[in-house]
Amino acid sequence: MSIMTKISKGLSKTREKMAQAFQAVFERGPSRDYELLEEFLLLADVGPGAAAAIVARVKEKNCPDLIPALKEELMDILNLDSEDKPVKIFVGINGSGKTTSVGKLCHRYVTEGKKVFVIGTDTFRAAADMQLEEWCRRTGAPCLLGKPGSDPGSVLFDGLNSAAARNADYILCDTAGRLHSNKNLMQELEKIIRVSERVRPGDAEVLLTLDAATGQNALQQMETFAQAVKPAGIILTKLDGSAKGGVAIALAAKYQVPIKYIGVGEGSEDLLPFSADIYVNSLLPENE
Ligand SMILES: Nc1nc2c(ncn2[C@@H]2O[C@H](COP(=O)(O)OP(=O)(O)OP(=O)(O)O)[C@@H](O)[C@H]2O)c(=O)[nH]1
Ligand SMILES: [Mg+2]
Repeated sequence: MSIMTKISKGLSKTREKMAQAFQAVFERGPSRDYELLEEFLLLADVGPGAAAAIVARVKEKNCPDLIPALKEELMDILNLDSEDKPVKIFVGINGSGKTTSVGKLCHRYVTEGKKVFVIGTDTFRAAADMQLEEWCRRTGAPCLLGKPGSDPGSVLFDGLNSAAARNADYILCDTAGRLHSNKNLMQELEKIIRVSERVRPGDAEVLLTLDAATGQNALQQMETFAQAVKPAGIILTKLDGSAKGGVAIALAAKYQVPIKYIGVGEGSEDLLPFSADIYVNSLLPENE
């Protein structure tokens, strides 16, 4: 299956919702109802700020064809520069898809012939080890998993050194799930990032995993994680089960943080590099 088909399939629920919206807008004929368009962007979880701004700009353009104008707007918002760093630290609230995304990305890199090293710093949850270990076993990637109850910062320190000794191209670090409202756990995360900066200055990027199904709550999570650890990228998971894929637009518009990967299923091949072009064309119809 091509990437385009996979993304399109993963976005089918969001697209259905959008399609209903557009049908309603276009049924009105030539007298375009921009207010209605805004309302429907809101329904697709694009968020109030972004929806209003998008509609204002589309209106300003006053193009005969609404769809290309709208696509251009969405593309402008979603097309953000993104850097690729060797150390990737996955953070996010409980169950957002961190461990699974580490496993899938590990699979992707290994398939591309890259040397990967995995570090498990979730020393909090008993089953965390087993889950990550299973992904590493499947992909054949070496890993260092922290013992239950041990200090995540020390595990990262040891892991980064082991990875360097093995000349790893990519080091994927899983962290324990934490609620953005839990101050102590957010401080623990800040410490993890400090350790990584000390061992590999400038080499790490924080990737925030967000479950697409949480819709607008993803913005709240982004807000709090951004205060503590400044994510360089977003991994938007579980798009396959959600009609709230429009939240990608809300996130990019508000924080200008690139979406790097999207999760469209639970299998090892179900993490896809984000492409603004494919995303927008999967969401919107070709023409009116
Ligand atoms: N359908 C679907 N399920 C996913 C996706 N990503 C993750 N999941 C599932 O979501 C559940 C939670 O994923 P985990 O990777 O364990 O989440 P986590 O963030 O590591 O969770 P904690 O370590 O408990 O904080 C698992 O059942 C995954 O299989 C996705 O893109 N699509
Ligand atoms: Mg986990």
